[in-house]
Amino acid sequence: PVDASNPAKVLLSHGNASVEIYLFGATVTSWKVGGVEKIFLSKKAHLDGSKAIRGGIPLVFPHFGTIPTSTLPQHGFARVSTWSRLDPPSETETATSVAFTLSPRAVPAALAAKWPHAFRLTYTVTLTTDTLTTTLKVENTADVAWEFTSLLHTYFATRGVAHVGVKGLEGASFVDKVAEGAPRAVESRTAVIVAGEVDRVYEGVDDKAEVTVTGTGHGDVVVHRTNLPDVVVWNPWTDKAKAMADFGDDEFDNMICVEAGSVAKFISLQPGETWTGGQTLKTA
Ligand code: TA6
Repeated sequence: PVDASNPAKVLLSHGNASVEIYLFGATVTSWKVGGVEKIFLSKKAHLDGSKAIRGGIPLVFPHFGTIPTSTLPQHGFARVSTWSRLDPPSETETATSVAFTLSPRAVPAALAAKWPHAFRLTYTVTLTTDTLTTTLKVENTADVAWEFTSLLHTYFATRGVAHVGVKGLEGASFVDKVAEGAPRAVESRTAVIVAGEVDRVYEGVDDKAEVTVTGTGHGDVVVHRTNLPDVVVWNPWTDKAKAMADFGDDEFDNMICVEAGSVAKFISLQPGETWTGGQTLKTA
């Protein structure tokens, strides 16, 4: 079933699974399977549209981080714009699904002015008893080409981040954004662990490689990616946690971000062209 009685958010349920999505940012803020929450949402998250939601699955578009050619804030405007729900939701025996759309007129004017391109985004959230699929379609509705990067900034809930291992990245080349000079290296470990601040962009990880988040205390989750070749692993650790006003000082222990994206290279879209990328999270 789909519950849209609250104007700020949509609740889908399917069997013993549920997902909650805020129209602000089209941000997934909860995914529960059998009553177990898989997704981290900060106790200090702003849910009133005054700030990007700290936790859940914020959507990064039209660029990841900050870039020299844009004055947009970090991670772009999709996560701070109020999306519209597309009717009707779809409900079948096997899945419940809802879609959202964003075009420039719903982007805060000051931000839209900084990225003056015509586009349409469609974000589809599909729930089954053991999976959550989130797919972003980007359409160039302008008469000139433009380029973008995008990412699903998924925050997984953890009970003690020291126990977590992110598997499936062995052999991948990464940029270490924490180390001086952001050096590049190749991952040699079977599992990426967190024992301090981690902010790494693993580039060009084969789509067929499953990335598995283990040891969270909330059940393992396998991340299947489509057209999202890059994987970011982030944990702010103690000092950065303290520096974020919308994040509890101890909450670094309760989360790990494993983010599927296409961020290492810009994607160029010609007029009328579309690009689609997404992930399926599956309980293991
Ligand atoms: O994806 C990792 C990252 O880009 C980090 O560098 C860290 O800043 C994080 O995202 C959170 O960014 P935010 O703008 O939400 O504070």
